[in-house]
Amino acid sequence: AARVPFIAGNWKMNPTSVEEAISLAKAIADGKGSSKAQVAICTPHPFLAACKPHLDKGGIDLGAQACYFEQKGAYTGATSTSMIRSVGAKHVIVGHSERRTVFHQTDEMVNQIIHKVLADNMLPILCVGETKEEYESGLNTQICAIQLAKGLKGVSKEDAKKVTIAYEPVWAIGTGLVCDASVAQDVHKFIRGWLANMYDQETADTIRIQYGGSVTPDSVDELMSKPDIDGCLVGGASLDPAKFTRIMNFK
Ligand code: G2H
Repeated sequence: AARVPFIAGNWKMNPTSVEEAISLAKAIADGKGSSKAQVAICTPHPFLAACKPHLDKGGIDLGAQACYFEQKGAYTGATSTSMIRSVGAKHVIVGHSERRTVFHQTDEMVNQIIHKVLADNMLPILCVGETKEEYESGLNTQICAIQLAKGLKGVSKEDAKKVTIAYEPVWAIGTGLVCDASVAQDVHKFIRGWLANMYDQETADTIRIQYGGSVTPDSVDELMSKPDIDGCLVGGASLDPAKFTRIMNFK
């Protein structure tokens, strides 16, 4: 299948000022070079607008890390899809494990956000993945299947094609313990099979599946060589322009 590789950086709650965010965005834009991947950087909400022109220069898309499912109103502290779209964001990460754990986001909320993002013509990156205990109990694919079923509930085939799935085993996030590439490939293959079953093979072959969890320049090439790994969602290494440049320009 001719899926364009998709590398996304997730800065999480970094860096600490708009000046730092701009200089990081500039350095990353300079590093894109002749990367064959679509690249997006998901900044904290206050930095979206300021980073946009600098990322644009490198042909890099802007993304947000989260949003709420309501359009507007009395939701103190929340950010809508219209708001982030109006400052140039195209992608939104939905259901990252840190949102699920630290901010108590349920599968039902994840599903509502997915619907809202799609309705507002933005592109969701839906994160799924098992915890360490679930991994050790051999439940990795089962957990992914449950999170996919709940997260994509009611999403049409046409809309599903606009979704990127990010497989992020929770035990690999920010731990330096990257998932073995062949284990990740097995889970990605399972996810594609699940999508084919839920929708159809053509839809499953269109949807991109990223791997996320401690991706570095040392692990990216082997991960990207796997047939069902279409990209990476990169946290820590997206804060280091040299590392992220190498990741965007994977071999
Ligand atoms: C997983 C990933 C980015 P890191 O959360 O979404 O972060 O690469 O730091 O493990």
